[in-house]
Amino acid sequence: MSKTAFITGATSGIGEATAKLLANNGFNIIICGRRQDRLDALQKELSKTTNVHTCSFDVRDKDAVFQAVDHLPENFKKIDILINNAGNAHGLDPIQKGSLLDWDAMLDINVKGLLYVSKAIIPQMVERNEGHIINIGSIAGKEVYPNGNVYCASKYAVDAINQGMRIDLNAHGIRVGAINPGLVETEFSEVRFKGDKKRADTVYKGYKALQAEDIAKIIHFVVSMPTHVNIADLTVYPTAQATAGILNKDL
Ligand code: NDP
Ligand code: 8X3
Repeated sequence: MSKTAFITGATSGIGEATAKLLANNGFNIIICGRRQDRLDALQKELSKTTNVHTCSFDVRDKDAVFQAVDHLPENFKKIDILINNAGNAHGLDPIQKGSLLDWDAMLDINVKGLLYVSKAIIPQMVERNEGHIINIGSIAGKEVYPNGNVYCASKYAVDAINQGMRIDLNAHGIRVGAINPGLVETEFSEVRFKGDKKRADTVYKGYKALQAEDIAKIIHFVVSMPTHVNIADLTVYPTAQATAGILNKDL
């Protein structure tokens, strides 16, 4: 029987590419995000290949998160794989100039939102003594870079939550692992720079950044391993980057 994957942040970037790849490899998918128009378009495209359900909610809204999970149609209720991907950076400022709104957004979405979605889905995995959770962290959760401060803090938190989940859920046979990408060319920088596309584009100029499809392939590889294999923590850079905040073109 096909496995069902619940993917947050599936309206663009890494989540969207993962939805497409998993759909094309026989997984049923539940695609989530706030932009219903994008979810509808993706559902239309991927329904030709597999079973697709859409859930539109803001991960910050805990009631909406629990409602979406509680009201899944019967054929989508059993979730085999949770991909905690929704998240973004908001701003890139020195700590003394950081915006409280940006800080709230990053901690509420990247950390608390991930926890709410996990809390809604983990009980059924515990009950069945099976399941697989993939947390999308970042190299920003391994190394702090200038002006990364609170975004890095949010991803360090994801790293800690990933480790905690793996330990606590181990007795239930649930696999938990993080994927920590370096620079991936998505809408990430457009969000970070509040729609300033010109500034966002410069982040990916002069070298070949990772593509969303590269991370999707890694996620597919991780979820396709036999159940006795748990890939706990995987860090991936574009070849042009060896550490956070530094590209070979700048050296
Ligand atoms: P995108 O901006 O392309 O995608 C972000 C996704 O998150 C969108 O689908 C968006 O959907 C969703 N999202 C954002 N805020 C919320 C919210 N409040 N509620 C529900 N969904 C939300 O960026 P990426 O694909 O690059 O980012 C995906 C993940 O990868 C993030 O966790 C990011 O931190 C991480 N990452 C990204 C890297 C990069 O360089 N791009 C590198 C390392 C990690 P919608 O707006 O429709 O709600
Ligand atoms: C996104 C990668 O280096 O912009 O998490 O923080 S970075």
